[in-house]
Amino acid sequence: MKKLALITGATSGIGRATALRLAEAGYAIIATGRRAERLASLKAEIEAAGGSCSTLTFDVRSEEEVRRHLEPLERVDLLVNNAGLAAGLEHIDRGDTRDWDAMIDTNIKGLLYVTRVITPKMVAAGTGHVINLGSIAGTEPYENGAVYCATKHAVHAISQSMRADLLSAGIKVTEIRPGMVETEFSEVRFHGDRERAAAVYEGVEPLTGADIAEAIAWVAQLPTHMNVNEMVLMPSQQAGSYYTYRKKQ
Ligand code: NDP
Ligand code: 8X3
Repeated sequence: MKKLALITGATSGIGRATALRLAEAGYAIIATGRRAERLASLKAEIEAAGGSCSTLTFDVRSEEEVRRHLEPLERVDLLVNNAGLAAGLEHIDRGDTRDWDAMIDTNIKGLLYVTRVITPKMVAAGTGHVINLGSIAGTEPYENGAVYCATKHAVHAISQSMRADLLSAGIKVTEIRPGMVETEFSEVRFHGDRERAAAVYEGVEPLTGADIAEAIAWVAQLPTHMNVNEMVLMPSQQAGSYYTYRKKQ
């Protein structure tokens, strides 16, 4: 029987790449996100390559939607809590509280709602693995990023507590903490301003969604007795939130 991997935020970037990579590794994929047409094209791509994929379209910010879509699942072997966003890049006195709500509701509360439904199934099965997408922002707060960094600090804390909570049930918890990955992340952060988003990666060869997916696939397929608690990944031109070496174009 194929192992089942549930991936939130599989319509783009790291989540989409992870769905493709795990399908290639033999997992049956349950891909989720809000954009149904993107999920349909991911499903078609996985199935064309001989894999198996089902899709669930919902917003992780709604506890009711999360419960309605995920409670019926009988089994989940691997949960990748990936759905998330940064909205805005602004000093605290000028931040938009709607952006703050979106980040807190998605990155913290959404991750918790999904986890609350899926982990009891893992506990009942006596096995499972939860992989949370944190960030270097989860330990290195930076100027203009108070709320995004706070949400990723929360993911960092939640991941550590979850690991302890689920230890005796035989469930692994891993936090993947990337630096700069070129996805739709910056375009979303800048509310669709593509020029500003492109400038983030100027003079740098950033990581790709596929790079992170490779790490996730490796972590997910380790022997039962071995867990990666956390993994920090950056482009080789980055050394932290404040240290990026940009080559002159
Ligand atoms: P993308 O913007 O490319 O992808 C984000 C995904 O999250 C999309 O599939 C989107 O799907 C989903 N999503 C966002 N909001 C919701 C919601 N309310 N309900 C359901 N799904 C939602 O960004 P990345 O792939 O880069 O981001 C993935 C994760 O990686 C995030 O948690 C991010 O914080 C983290 N990360 C990213 C880094 C980077 O530099 N790119 C670095 C470190 C961490 P849809 O819009 O269809 O709902
Ligand atoms: C995304 C990376 O540096 O923009 O989590 O916070 S950063």
